[in-house]
Amino acid sequence: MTELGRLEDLPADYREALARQNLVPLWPSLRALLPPDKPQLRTQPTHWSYKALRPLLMRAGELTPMEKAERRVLVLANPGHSLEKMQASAAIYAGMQLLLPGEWAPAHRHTPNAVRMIVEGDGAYTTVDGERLPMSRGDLILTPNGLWHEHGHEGSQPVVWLDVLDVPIVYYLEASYHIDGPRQAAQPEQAVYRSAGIVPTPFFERRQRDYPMLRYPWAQARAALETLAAAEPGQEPVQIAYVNPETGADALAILGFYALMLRPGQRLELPVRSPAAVFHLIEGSAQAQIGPQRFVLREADTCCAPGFTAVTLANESTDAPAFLFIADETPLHRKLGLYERRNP
Ligand code: 1HN
Repeated sequence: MTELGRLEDLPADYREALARQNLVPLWPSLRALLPPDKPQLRTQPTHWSYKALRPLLMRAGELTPMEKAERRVLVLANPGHSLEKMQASAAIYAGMQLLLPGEWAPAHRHTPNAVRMIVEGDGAYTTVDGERLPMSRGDLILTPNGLWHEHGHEGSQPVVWLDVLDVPIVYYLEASYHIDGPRQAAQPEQAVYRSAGIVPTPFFERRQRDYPMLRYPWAQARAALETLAAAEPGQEPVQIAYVNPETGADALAILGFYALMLRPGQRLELPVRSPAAVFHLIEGSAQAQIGPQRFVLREADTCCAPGFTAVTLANESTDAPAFLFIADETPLHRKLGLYERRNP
């Protein structure tokens, strides 16, 4: 590969003349822009311990009332992107949100898509597009872009959930904004998409909604994983994707969401792929080897893996399964024609 000319090789008066005209020579930056063979990764393998962050989140509950926070969140920031950018990866934002009994997070809608993975506590609910969705541990709740959403809590203990949004990419595109709204008139949840392969079909046309299913209960996802594992007793990976039940497409357009079961004692080498991913342990205990870094995942721990990086997950237990929630950038990479899978 030829060595290209450097900026310092150019006379100062020429560089100044370029800058005055808002011009930049490409060749000194070409190799950084297009590195050989694989991208320069800013995203670092990073681990966030729930045990370590939980007291800090509870302290935020004491320090900052809801009126001063609107959403009380500690963001899982990847140091490779500098913390104030609040990115887990190039396209993924992740944060732990706390709602205390009686609190209310007011209605708004925005251009980024969001999901919530409930971590602990009972009695909270989120109202999305007028549907009141109860929040229980392990449930996945969608807040697709443009839909009104607000959170309430009628229980007696703190409720915590993991928010995952595509806000970094939407912000980068200069398309990120929100609109505040009045409290929604809420209807009970419409749990009509809970049987695989069966969709409601009122005469004479099926109702067309972009996001027919907004809550994916953990009990059902977990049961599906157990059924899959039983049907394939070897060491085949056991994973489900959260999809739109009408179309089979990814539940949201930009990030993909999955649940993975590690059988007792299972060690799983994931294929090396271009999208970055976030792993969150719902149940059990596991190890994650991400490039050179090894993390131990306890319940409610979260870690992040850059793309183009080898990831191996291992269940620490030899008698109980481990369950992980995964969010990744696959739908975005596929739509942009950037998706790659490489042999190790
Ligand atoms: C948001 O709207 C929520 O509605 C949580 O709970 C986290 C992070 C960035 C931008 C919007 C919520 C968010 C967010």
